[in-house]
Amino acid sequence: SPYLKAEFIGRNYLHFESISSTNDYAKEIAPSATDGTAIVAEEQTSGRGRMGRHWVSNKGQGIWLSMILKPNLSPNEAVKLTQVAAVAVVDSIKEIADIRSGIKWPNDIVINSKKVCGILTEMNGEIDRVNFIVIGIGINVNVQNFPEDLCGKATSLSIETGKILDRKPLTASILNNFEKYYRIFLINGFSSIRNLCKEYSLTLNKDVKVIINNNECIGRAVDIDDDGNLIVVFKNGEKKTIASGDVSVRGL
Ligand code: BT5
Repeated sequence: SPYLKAEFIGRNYLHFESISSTNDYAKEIAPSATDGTAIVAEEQTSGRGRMGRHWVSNKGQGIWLSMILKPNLSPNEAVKLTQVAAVAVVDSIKEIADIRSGIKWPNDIVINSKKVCGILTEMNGEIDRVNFIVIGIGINVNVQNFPEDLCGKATSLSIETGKILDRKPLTASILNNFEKYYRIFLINGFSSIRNLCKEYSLTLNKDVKVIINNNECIGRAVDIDDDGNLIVVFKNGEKKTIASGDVSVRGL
């Protein structure tokens, strides 16, 4: 692709007409794949979200992409790559579709309160060091109609801009921007992209519903810390650091 400027992300590029899930395939080949390998499919027959949820990935309508990474990182550090990828996607959507999107902490990209992209980071390895990481990115590019259960909750770049977009420059832009932020993250840690995460965040200064030990608690998201955790202040004044899990922003 003439658009690809990245030096190692996407240099090994595998393209499929149809696949079960690019993340599943990436995990299968990861042990022998080169660092930065990208897998893209026109269609996924079993696209996945977090916790085994289904991800709608119809033919030719989106970017269904996985990247294989082999850094020297602990799993605790590796989970932060979801937010590194999110910042890259927001920049790429602005660059190519000229539209502003934001991050619903930690893994959704949203436009006009509707989800346009989801990110799924998976890994394999030991407690102190990962063998590999797979970052899956699903972006609704030219989707015109969503299944009933997603109506009002999901959107696409074509719905938001009124234009059909070429997926190639957008895919390349994501690989380019991800490589840029990934390098910064590897050298300087999450704190070096924290400010961008906060700037792009749609969760900060909003009420959020957090599920702690099966209990729904409502509090206000006040900060994203140097480790990428969400800081939430509850009604009783208690402050909690939320590392991951299912935080849903009230009203979304
Ligand atoms: C995610 O999960 O948002 C992560 C999605 C990752 C998809 C990529 S595509 C390439 C790679 N290969 C895969 O198999 N997966 C990755 P989560 O936060 O759990 O959100 C899942 C929820 O989003 C579902 O339960 C639906 O409510 C909703 N959803 C499903 N498909 C959608 C779509 N195309 N657009 C917007 N929302 C969708």
